[in-house]
Amino acid sequence: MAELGSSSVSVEGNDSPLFLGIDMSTQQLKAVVVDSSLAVVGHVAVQFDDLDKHNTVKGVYTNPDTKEVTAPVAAWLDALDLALGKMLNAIGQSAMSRIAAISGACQQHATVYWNDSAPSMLAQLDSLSHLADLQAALSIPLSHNWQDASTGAQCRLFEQVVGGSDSLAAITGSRAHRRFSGPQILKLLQVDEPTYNKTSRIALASNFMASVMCGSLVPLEKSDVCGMNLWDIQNQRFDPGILQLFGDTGDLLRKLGPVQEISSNTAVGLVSPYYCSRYSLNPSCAVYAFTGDNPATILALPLAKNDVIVSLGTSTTALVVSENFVPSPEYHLFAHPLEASAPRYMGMLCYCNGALAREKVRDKLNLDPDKTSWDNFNHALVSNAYEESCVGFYFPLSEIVPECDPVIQRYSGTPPKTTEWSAEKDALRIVESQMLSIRHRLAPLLTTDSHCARRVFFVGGGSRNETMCSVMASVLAPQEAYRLNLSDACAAGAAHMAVYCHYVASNHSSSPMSWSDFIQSRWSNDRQVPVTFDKSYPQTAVDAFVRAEFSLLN
Ligand code: XUL
Repeated sequence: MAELGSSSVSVEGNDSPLFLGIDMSTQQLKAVVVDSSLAVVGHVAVQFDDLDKHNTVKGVYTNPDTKEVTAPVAAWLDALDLALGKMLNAIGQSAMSRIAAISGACQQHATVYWNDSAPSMLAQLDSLSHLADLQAALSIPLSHNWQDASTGAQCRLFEQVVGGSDSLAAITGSRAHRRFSGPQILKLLQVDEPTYNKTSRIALASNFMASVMCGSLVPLEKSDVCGMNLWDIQNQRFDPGILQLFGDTGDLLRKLGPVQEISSNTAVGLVSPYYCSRYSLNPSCAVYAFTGDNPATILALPLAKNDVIVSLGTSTTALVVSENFVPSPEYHLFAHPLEASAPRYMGMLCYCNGALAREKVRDKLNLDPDKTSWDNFNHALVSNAYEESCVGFYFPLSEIVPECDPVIQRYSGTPPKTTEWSAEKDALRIVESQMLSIRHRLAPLLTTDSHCARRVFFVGGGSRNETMCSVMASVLAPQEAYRLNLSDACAAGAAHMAVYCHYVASNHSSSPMSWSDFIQSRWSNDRQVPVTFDKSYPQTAVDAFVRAEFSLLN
């Protein structure tokens, strides 16, 4: 197995509480420990592809013929054991025993199917030799991954049953999406009813991992549940009209179990003895609800109205907080994981062709295909200029926004005509079109005069590329742009959730601060690094983008 990275600072000689955030994303599981001032005291990561026996590629198994993308649940469990062992090595037993609360952020939409033996196996976790033995409590060893695009037929049924994509977005916050859990669960019922029937509980990755931490089945979480196309966000219930698609709605409701309304009110449990004997966690350590990786990312920093986070991970996501429920088939709305009053919603765009598509352009520009340096890509970015009405689309994988099959297409002129240009020009064109799509689609959720963001924060692996962030900022045209000086915003958000939930739980008698006031009070501006950028990017680029995208789709 490859050597896995870890880092820590000394935490000796102190007995104040610490907090653990777990980030279980597509390609890796990360864990971060912070103190109550949100300073990181330990950070470790385990790549799923380094776990040889699971044979994953970028964390998943892909079947291009069926468009199915799945992930082995046992790899997540092996990674959790390994990451906790690494954290113990990094920060030591006494710091591990100071961890007072745990929360987590997991890849969204991924479903895990428990069988009848789940409650008893979870209760006896301590008797297992490895977490991966829990595989015996699953009715399917694989989880459907968010990159799965095999549920087109089920999506059509979801929209038909409520009268179209607008209605589905108005109820669930999103039009039907192939990766969303509801269409995935319906497909399982239609293609493999015996497995559906022997499933006693259907979890999302988030409440699955929280269950594994506390050794009992825990509820779905109120923000991540919005990624299922099943949950009526405003009425806070599974929508009876949509549930009809499943026949026996009572059975599905039992399988889904309850939804926890406000994550910070109560812990979902205490940590299982399994982790106390092996990793020195304290038996009084509380486990709070785990949420999705995107809802957790907005908890990494004080995100105010008209601020946008652009997360440059395997997927590109753009995230905003919103005071009003303004649904649209063009984007997603989720309940905010920690706010009970305004801003109570999170708006999101999620692109499948983020980092991997940019890497393909980078690899073409690197003479040695094994070279992963961004120097040539960055050089091409700054030595090419904006060209009127030249728009390129780079979707080596099926795309979510807009929904379409894999395609690479370059356009120029008005009306747009397909064309070709050199690989050199692709660097700027891919960054432009990725950002123009965000700028155009998020405009309805932004209330600035320009309908561009007030502040943009770049996070995720791609945000390490300063040159690229500068070009991205010029296209997005915010008033200010920053890169976050955090090793991992999503894991940080999960850890911040643990800090806040512990703070609320410890302040039962007084009235605790809202999440926004709390994060603002503990935030220090040295965590955000300003990005300088050219403010003269032409506004007409947005119209040219819209015209070219129309040509691509029609
Ligand atoms: C969001 C989405 C992805 C995954 C990545 O809808 O599908 O961002 O959450 O883990």
